[in-house]
Amino acid sequence: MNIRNIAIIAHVDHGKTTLVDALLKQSENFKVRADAANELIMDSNELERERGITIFSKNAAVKYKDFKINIVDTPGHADFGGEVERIMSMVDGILLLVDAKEGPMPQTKFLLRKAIQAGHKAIVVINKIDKPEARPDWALNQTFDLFVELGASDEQANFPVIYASGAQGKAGAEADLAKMKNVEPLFEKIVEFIPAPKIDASKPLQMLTVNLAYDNYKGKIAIGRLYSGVLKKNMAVAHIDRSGKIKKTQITSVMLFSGLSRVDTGEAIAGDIVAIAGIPDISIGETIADPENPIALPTIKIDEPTIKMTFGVNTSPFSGKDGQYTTSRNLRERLEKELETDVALLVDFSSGTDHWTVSGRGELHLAILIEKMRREGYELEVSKPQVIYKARSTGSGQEIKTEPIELVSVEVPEKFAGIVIEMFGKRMGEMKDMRVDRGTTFLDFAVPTRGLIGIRNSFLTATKGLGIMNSIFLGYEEYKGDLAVNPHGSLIATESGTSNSYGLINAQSRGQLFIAPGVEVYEGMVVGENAKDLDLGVNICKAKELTNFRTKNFGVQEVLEVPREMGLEDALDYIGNDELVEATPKNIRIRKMILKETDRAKIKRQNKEE
Ligand SMILES: Nc1nc2c(ncn2[C@@H]2O[C@H](COP(=O)(O)OP(=O)(O)OP(=O)(O)O)[C@@H](O)[C@H]2O)c(=O)[nH]1
Ligand SMILES: [Mg+2]
Repeated sequence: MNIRNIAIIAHVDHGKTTLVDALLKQSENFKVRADAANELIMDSNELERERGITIFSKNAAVKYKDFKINIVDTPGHADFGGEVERIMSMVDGILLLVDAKEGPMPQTKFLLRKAIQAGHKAIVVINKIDKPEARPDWALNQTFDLFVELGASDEQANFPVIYASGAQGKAGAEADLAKMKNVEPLFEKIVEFIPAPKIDASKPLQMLTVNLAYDNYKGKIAIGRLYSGVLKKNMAVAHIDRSGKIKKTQITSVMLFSGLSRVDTGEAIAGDIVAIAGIPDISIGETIADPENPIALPTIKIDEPTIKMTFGVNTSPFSGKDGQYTTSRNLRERLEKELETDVALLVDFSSGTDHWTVSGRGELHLAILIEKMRREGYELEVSKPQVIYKARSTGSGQEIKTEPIELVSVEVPEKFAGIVIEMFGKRMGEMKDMRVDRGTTFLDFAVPTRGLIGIRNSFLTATKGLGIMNSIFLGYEEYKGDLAVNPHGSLIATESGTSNSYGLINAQSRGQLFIAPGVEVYEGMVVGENAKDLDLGVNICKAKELTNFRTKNFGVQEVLEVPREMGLEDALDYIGNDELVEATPKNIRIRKMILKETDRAKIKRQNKEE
């Protein structure tokens, strides 16, 4: 069998996509577009390119000598860890990438555990050895310790090692760049070490769906491993869903991977990774089987969401100015379409007529959906992300409230360690580990997810932009009690109009502004953060000649400071429970849920009376 199926896994940014790109570019029969020489061809999505991260796992296939190597590039960000876990059932081995400077990181551990549990053999690639601070021997030792800690079998812990610089397209058995020419040593190792797919020729047709895609012509595409049998175009098959129900149906197209593309082949044989079309209601973890002898493969677990927010029709006074799709029907249809291919997403359409609860695996997961929608021409408003609590029975008939907990790993210059410890302490973070290495402090905390919402900006400010923070989901634990939420006060526009320098200069003495002069604003729109934790109305449209009183800065030439740019995620991090983010194709605005100051005051009074 001349097929090898591998997944490449690593902590975020350790260089997976760059290495897969190098493998593609150096494989036979692969032509790179001339203009693609300097960009990552695997991170093909627009959002991926902008952010420099992989969001969707992707299949590629390369030819090396007589072998076809199917490679699955996976996302390293923790929100998509569940997806990587599913990919394990598609492959026979993994490339575990470890940054030669950083060594194994939390997501390395999380994913390696899944790979070990799946029984896979791993090739360890100590990557980025070109970095001046690279310490390949140390990184390798740490990786070996991790295998042992995770209970790898002797066979698994006896892994081969390849050193590489994916960026330079080089790999070798020794950590010496000068001796490396290309990535061929890695190809050799894959072919030699990763087992060929095991196939039982006596078994009937069985394919497990691991990934979904959508094609404008073919409709829904199911991607997965063909464990046994043969698939042919227009063939009658059985579709066994997650509940075990069997339906007879027909596939309209059979595709295999070649380079970066899916190619219609009309036929596929067992052992390969295939894509099929023709079954609109297929989902992840479901089996395509022989209609005469339908046997389901074990289904795959799908992680439940931990974060929710409401998505709704844009109700701002500027609604419809930027977007093409603004009605509740538009939004609903778009969300329904997303649900077709994203199994980690949940939408509760019974939660309203034009505002619905949308749940996902993390803030990034949901932020990316919002970002995709606004780029496609949608307008929407969303609320502050909140964690999803769950009830767990204690066994003695009682139920306790549980909440999601994350493991946060922090890396900061030593002098900021104190402030970071204090910061997580306030958020009920429990310190799990602390190490100091060459002037950098590494800290691990178990923190309620609730305490992490909105932390990003304060963390960057507290560490002067030098801190790095990563988190992975640990699980649900008993509710830790009320958290003193970090209150903030907003500077709120009291009038609709266009912001001008004079008005903004007056407002900036109160706090930090989010907008520059010449921006259209409406009453109730948040235009800055008050230095005090109270909301404050400001008139930033006020022109100088209209005033006849003296400000305290009268006569002093004041300079307008550069506003704090609020991108989508900054805005989601910032907003409080009584605020919304308005996302349109051209603008991200923050607003009070209730726009009129008099209405907000009324509600406040009512709340007090109750
Ligand atoms: N010095 C050095 N930098 C590298 C190397 N490979 C990748 N990088 C850089 O590391 C960063 C991350 O690279 P990616 O290939 O996107 O990493 P990834 O593991 O795919 O990241 P995610 O998909 O987001 O998890 C980029 O800035 C790359 O330019 C390498 O061999 N040496
Ligand atoms: Mg990547």
